[in-house]
Amino acid sequence: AFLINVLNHEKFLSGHCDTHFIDQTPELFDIRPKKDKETKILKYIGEKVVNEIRGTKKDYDIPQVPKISCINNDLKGTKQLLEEKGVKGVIDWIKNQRKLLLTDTTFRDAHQSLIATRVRTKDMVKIAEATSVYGKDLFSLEMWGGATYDVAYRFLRESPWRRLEALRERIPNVLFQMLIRGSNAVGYKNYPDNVIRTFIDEASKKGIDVFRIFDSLNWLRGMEVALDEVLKTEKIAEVCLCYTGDILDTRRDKYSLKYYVDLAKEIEKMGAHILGIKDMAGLLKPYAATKLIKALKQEISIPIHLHTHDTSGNGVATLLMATEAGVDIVDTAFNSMSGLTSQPALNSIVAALENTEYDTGIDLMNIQKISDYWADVRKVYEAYESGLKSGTAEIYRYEIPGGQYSNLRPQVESFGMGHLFNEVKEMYKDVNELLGDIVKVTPSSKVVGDLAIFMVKNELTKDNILEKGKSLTFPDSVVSYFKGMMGQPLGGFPEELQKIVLKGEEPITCRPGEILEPANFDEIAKKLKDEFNMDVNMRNILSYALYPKVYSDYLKSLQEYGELSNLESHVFFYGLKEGEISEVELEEGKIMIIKLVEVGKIDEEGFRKVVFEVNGNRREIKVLDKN
Ligand code: 3PY
Ligand code: ZN
Repeated sequence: AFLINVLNHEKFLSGHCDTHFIDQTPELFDIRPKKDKETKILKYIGEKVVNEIRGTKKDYDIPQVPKISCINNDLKGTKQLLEEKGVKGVIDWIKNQRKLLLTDTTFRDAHQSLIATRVRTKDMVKIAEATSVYGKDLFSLEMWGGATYDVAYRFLRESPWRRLEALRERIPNVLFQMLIRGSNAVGYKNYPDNVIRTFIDEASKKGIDVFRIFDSLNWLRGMEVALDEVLKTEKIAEVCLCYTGDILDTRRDKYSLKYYVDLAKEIEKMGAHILGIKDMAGLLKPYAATKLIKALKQEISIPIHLHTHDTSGNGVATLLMATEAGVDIVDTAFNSMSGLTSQPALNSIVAALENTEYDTGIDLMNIQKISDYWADVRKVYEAYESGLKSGTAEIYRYEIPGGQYSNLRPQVESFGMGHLFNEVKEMYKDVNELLGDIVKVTPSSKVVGDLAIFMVKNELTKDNILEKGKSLTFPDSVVSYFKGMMGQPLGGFPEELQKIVLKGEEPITCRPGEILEPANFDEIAKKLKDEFNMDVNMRNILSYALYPKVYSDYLKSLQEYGELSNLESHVFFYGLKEGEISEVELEEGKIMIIKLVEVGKIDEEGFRKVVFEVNGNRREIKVLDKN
């Protein structure tokens, strides 16, 4: 192993070494830890191959990263504007633009909505430099927050903080934007105020520039703490109104134009720098966009940033109508990651606006290369696609947010209820009515989804729930909602149903953060140190405070398999085929070339011998065949 270390060392390979090299390079003697790391990775791949994939792996090409042909040295973008001119400088600049400003959501909402949030940091990092160069004229990159935090730890076994750091390092010129669910942060429930504040503080220090804050019930109090903290960081606070219903339908008057205009005025008064319109289900129809943006432009003076989903297929039309009505910034995703439940197509919007007064100034040929890269990457994630083939106008009936809509079928199937999918969708609509027509976005959308599935499963209906529900224990999210732990819905809770769900428990009407005990960061630090023997920083503490079980499981996985983030995605998800070779960078300069030679027959104790070649050396491990 020592000899291999020497032979593989970059100094040796470069030919710049004399006999001093060995004495002066102590890591050559570092044989054990590297071997440990190797063994852990082999164990991970071995278990994938034996217990999950079982010879069914397809062929995947490594996605080709575009060569950056002409590096323009002047990559100064919105990030430099913020650094040099401050928040006010950026806001004034936005207001003075004639051109339409674009946010790309590929790193966050696009994959959250299309492929269950599964895109790994490695695939983002590969295209980061090209995004920085070819996307230099973007307003921002939405690349963090929402479900990505949880999924990174839970399913990808990687740190969302390292993602932020790695992308920031490679994209120094464009504003980074994150989605924060008000007091629910990047989770599904309210967190204590000190968690929200420290989280924002830490995210801002690590590179987030624009905080898009929303409350899942449009309850302004639910955003107070987050907004207050963002204002202290001197980063940009984009506060959202969540759009639901249809302002063109005057018979549905709960969420009328007046409701949204009043809400926007309140948001401006609270001190938001930008108003976000969060159309999470893609319900803002093109002509409604004209009506809404025109009205808002007359009543508020902060810039407006529109976020929509293309579930109906009308997304591009909505953005173009909003553009003409004076919207300042819109969310889009590079074409191959756009459409359906994702954002409308970035490249298509750029093309549509060329040679008009709203021309984005973005080079179409260049961004095509980025879209092509993502088209290749997407193939690796095929297993997480929803199967949706076209836009659907039924979304206007069901009002299901983008990510939830594509996830609902697998969720329903996981309960063994796949054949009842249409019933669940109808029930989603009924539940919304039962709750008094509420805003549905994480986590309130989860409440509606959970209750809909629960009702179909238990044969409950709008008409019998008050009777039959008395003897049933409702899902946790539903109980928490009725307790007031997600805030207060417009028009209050339906009282009778609330009593049946709470079974004698008293609901709250104050801000949940007022009654939640602050998280004890010292105690968490001690626990992590004791249990995982780690040097603890505030980001570790926050991850535990937000997701104790998910984060602990991630740390256990790290102990067992080591750092997996350097595996190619097709290897991370599907292991290797017999004869297949993949490279992994164990640490800087230490490449492990792994070949899976063969998977042996099962022995009497139920184990299989998995034979690898690592940098030319035969390695064998034994894996228990759990099938
Ligand atoms: C999230 O909260 O993650 C969303 O994207 C909601 O639309
Ligand atoms: Zn969204």
